[in-house]
Amino acid sequence: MKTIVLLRHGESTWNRENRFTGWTDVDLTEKGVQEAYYAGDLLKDKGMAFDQAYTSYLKRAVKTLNCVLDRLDQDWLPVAKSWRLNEKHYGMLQGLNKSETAKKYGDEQVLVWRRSYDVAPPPVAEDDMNNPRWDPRYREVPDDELPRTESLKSTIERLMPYWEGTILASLKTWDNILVVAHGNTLRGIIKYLKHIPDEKLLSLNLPTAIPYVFEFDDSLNLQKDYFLGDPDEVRRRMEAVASQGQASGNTPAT
Ligand code: DG2
Repeated sequence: MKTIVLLRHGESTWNRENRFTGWTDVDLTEKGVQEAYYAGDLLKDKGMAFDQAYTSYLKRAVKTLNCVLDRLDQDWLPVAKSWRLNEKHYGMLQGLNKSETAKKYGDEQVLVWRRSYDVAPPPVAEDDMNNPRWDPRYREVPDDELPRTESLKSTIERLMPYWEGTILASLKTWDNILVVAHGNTLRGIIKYLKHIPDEKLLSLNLPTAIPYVFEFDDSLNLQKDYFLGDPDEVRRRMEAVASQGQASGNTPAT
């Protein structure tokens, strides 16, 4: 049997403040760190150990991975990072509170920006310091591949070469792989693994720091998938993510 575990990072400071984050490199909150260690405990209780890990260029994912590897006593594990695992770029919405944005533009428009398949938010301007062209970590990425905003569709398009060519390909060599990334890049991977049609993706909301296990036979056919941990807690956290973009949803923590 072969296994891929998908893990969304623990709560970030902007998750707590209910702000669109995207490519903004915000840190974990203390709660997020504890969530990440708890994810490591769940994997340890399950007796899991990994052969290779993958994560994004964003510290909320990198630090979550480090906490998990600490719990598994696998700090030595080879880790590959790629900008292709970064969160969907939220364009001009980055930094705005989701609930306040819904009050201004309406719940429906915010739902379209968050969960439609092929509608992207307005892009960041070329001279905006949030434009990834100014960030040295992306210096090796051709400018025409660096997003100024993204829909889920364009996020999946830039993710897939890395998913198929590197992550999935490495499952031929290794048995157990860990991918620590973000709500929307993981939704893209789950869409691929479970053949979810575009319109059904709308209702898929990933909770922070709950390991999602995918088991494959030796021919890499998916056999089963399941979340670790208490199912009620998983459901509660999914519903909390779904309600973040409503006018009546979370307001900023102070
Ligand atoms: C969240 C996802 O990304 O937000 O960019 O705001 O997983 O990195 O915290 P993450 C963001 P939604 O698409 O759920 O609004």
